[in-house]
Order: sequence, then C-alpha cells, then structure tokens
Amino acid sequence: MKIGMMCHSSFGGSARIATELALELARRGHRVHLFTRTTPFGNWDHSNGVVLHSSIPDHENNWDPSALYTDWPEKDYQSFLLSVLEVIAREGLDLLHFHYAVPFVFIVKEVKEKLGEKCPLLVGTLHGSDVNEYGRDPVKGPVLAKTLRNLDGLTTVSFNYACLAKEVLKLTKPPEIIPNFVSLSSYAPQNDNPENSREMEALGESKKGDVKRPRIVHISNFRPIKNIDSLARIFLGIRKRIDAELWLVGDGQEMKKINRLFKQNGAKNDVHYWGLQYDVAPILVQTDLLLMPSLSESFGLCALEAMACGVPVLATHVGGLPEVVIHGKTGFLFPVGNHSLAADLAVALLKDRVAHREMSKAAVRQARNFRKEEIVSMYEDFYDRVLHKPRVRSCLGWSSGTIPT
Ligand code: GMT
Repeated sequence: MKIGMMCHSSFGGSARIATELALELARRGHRVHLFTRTTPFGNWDHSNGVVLHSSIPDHENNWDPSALYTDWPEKDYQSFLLSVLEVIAREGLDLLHFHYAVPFVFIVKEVKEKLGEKCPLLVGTLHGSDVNEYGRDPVKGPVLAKTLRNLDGLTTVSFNYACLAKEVLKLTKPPEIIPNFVSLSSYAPQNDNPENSREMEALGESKKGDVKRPRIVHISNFRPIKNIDSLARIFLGIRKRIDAELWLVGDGQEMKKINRLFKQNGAKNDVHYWGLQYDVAPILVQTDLLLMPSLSESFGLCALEAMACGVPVLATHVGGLPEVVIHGKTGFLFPVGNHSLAADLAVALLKDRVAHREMSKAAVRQARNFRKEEIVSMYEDFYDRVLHKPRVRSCLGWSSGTIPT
C-alpha cells in the first residue's frame, strides 16, 4: 500500500505511535510517507525506510518539543498542505492517515476539496485532548465534527475515548478501537537481562549490597492536564513515610511550578530531573513505580511502557487508563484528587517486596496484550477494509465517504 501518515513532531504519545507505526509499516513493505511540521522528536534516522516530509527545515526550528502546537501560522499550514498535494500528484497515495485531529483534519478537508474523486482514502486516529478540547470549541468543534463524520475511516485508542468522541462530536457510530502499542523488544524488565538483575535491586538492595531508595517515576509533557500539583502532593505524602525518590522525565509549562514546590518543601534532593528523553526504557527499568495523576488520558501510553518494563502503575481512574492498568493487579487506580489514598497505596506496595514482584510480573503479562506486531496488523486490517469498501459518489457535501455499513 502507499500510505501517507501525518502527525505532530512533539514529545507526545500520538507522535510516538504515528512514527512507530510508519516505521513498522515500511518494514512490512508498504511505501510510507510521513508528513510532519518539523523533524520528529528523537533521533530520526533518515535511512529508516520511511520518506519524511517536514515542512519546516531543522535550522528554522526553534520550537519547544514538549509543546503540542495545534494553531499553525497560515504559511506553515499552506506549505504542509502543498507537500501532501505534491506527493499525491507525484506518487499517488492509496490512503492518507492523520494521528491527532487538530490541525490535520483541516488539512484532509482541503485535500478532499482540491482533489475531489482523485483524493486518496482519508482516515484518522483520535488521540488526546483533541476531542475534549477542540470538539467542545464553538468555532472549531462543528468543522471538526463534520469532517470526522465524512472520513472513510476513523479509529481511536480506547473504548472510553471512542464513547466520548461519539458523544461530543455527535458521530453516527463510535470510532473503531485500535489501542496504542508497545515494542516488547525495546521495553522489557531489566531482570530479563542477567547482568542487571532487577530482582536483586528491587526495593532496597543493590548488587553491591548498599541501600537503594524506592524510585517513583513520572513521564509527561508537564501540561496542566497532567495534574502536576497532585503529583507533588502525593510524592510529598509518600516521602513523609518512606525514604523514596522521584524521577521526573520530560518537560513543559508546569515544570517551574513543581520545581518551586519541591524546594519549598525541602524535597529538592529527593527529586531527579531527566529532561526530555526519547528513549525512556533505560530509565523506566531502574524504577519501582510509575505515578500518573492525570485529569484525563485517552489511553496513557507511558503507563503501558512502564508495565512492559515490569513497573507497576499508580494512576487516576480516568479516561482510557482502566483499560490499560488493571486495578489491584498491574497497579492501582485512584480518584482524581485523593492524594492520601494514592500515597497509602504507593507506600504499601513499595514496602511489600512480594506483592511488588507479583504486580511487576502481572504488568509485563498485561503489556503483552498491546504488542506492537499485533496492533500494527490491526491497522493493516483496518486499511484493507477501508480500501475494499465500495466508495460512493458524493452528493452530500465535500465527501459522503464510503457506503455506510
Ligand atoms: O492531548 C494530549 O495531551 C497529547 C496527546 C499526544 O499527542 O501525545 O496525548 C494523548 O495521546 C496519547 C497517545 O494516544 C495517549 O496515550 C495519551 O493518553 C493522550 N493524552 C491525553 O489524553 C491527555
């Protein structure tokens, strides 16, 4: 298949999923063009088999990779659109697939208006706050909803988000669910490697016999939705009762606030800042618990990545998280704002070596349900179905898509 993939270039999960999907599809022999505004975050290898089209050259890119840019200047928007149209004219695409609705849904709308019947099939995947935020926006919301309704195929990453999208965007049917995935060859527990036995190091004993404090990790783009204030309060609650440390991976607008909070509370020496990291697996394997107190999550990709590394997850009971983390088995879920319950659960788990080991094993087992190979096959199957659905001539606006099933 000839596939065009569009995504953000940021640190976020949707960009990670889209680029990994593009790479795996290329490995499987598809011709894949990836359209991004700048080179994707991380070490992009230009010989990886995916044809990358970034509309802003790297030397002009002075952006913050932790930010999710959805409002693009007109000139960037036009050059992105042009590069998509050029590839379609030159090579032809069977399918154009966007990850994250805003602003790509507006790009596909224009592609369709410009190309009419010659337009490739248009599919999208809804990821994060796009439905919650833009879907409810009085100006953008209706355009977003109308365009999504007219796509040839729409997916999203969890059952919860599919229901939310149907309700907010008043879709006739919910998007198809294709969950996020993890590469089990990159994300695996450290004790799979005998050189670095995690069993020995877990919860207090290093190989040399010196004491290692339990490590709690948080990974995010530090946006308000990640509920950083709550993160700090929970950690301070844990810290009062056991000698633990907090590892912060990522960066973003709330970082200064949390930094200040820890200084004021005398916890400065218990917090380690890793900054933005693409490859989080080597960090995750050295930790004991992932803390994710988000206000909402359509899926919670780093919870899955942590579990694949054998790290139990302590997260809020929101959005798609209960579909990823099994409460009491692979971690714990707590209501937003219940800091004392979260701290109690963390302390109990970090003190109980046997329970922690069981949970760590169950987490690895659960992560196997989201194996990259299987989920990418679900995308291939979805493409196949969309391509083989008979198309009808539009008489209802910019596209009536396919014959409704
Ligand atoms: O909307 C966001 O916060 C950003 C978005 C992204 O592009 O990274 O994150 C979302 O997509 C991830 C991949 O599907 C999900 O794992 C995250 O749960 C989701 N974030 C939110 O819903 C807050």
